[in-house]
Amino acid sequence: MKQRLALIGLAFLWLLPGGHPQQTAEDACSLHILVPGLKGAVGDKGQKGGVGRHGKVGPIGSKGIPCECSQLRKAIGEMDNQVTQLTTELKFIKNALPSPAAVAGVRETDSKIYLLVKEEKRYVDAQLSCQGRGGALGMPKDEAANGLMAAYIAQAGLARVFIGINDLEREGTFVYADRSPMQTFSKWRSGEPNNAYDEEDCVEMVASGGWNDVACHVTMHFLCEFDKEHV
Ligand SMILES: [Ca+2]
Ligand SMILES: [Ca+2]
Repeated sequence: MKQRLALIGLAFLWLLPGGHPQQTAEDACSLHILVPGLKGAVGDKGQKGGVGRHGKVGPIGSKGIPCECSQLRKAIGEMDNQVTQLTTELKFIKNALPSPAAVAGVRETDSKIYLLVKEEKRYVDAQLSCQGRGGALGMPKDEAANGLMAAYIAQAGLARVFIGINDLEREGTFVYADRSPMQTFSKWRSGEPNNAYDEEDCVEMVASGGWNDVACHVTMHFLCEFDKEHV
């Protein structure tokens, strides 16, 4: 009888909800219920742990870069120093010397910079060279510009250079390299343009400032101009 009662008791316990010890453990895990375990017995003190891998993100720095980017901040600091140094040098050049243009060997007005290129090229290649530098062949559109260009050529010791004037599209109708038409100003030498040998469609300026139409395939030095707004 006692044995029977014990068996019934076991069966009853088995049927009780949550009575299965394994099931309880699984439920606890599946629900991710994490509770502190019982405090264990105090044992020997463990060894000191290593340095943690991830610290708290630091406060935003003065330049908006987290403190972790110390290399970047260092690089920016070095660039700041370089900018300061360059600014100082540029100030020196501007103040101590007559003009930056004079230092660079070019001529300038309020709106333009002129550059004499001492390479012998045909007209079309000279124009391409000026364009490649961000400009065009020099276009003297008034007395002042013509005078400046002439003085530049004379001071360089040159006899003649290509300038940006031609009648390539229509014989006898000269236009500037930017395709703008001739206005009232011109500086043709006496007897020019004469379209000699029926092949002179490009224009040179001689050191005195006068113009002469010449063949486009001859090679000579040339004068480029640049708009300051676009430099
Ligand atoms: Ca011509
Ligand atoms: Ca001629």
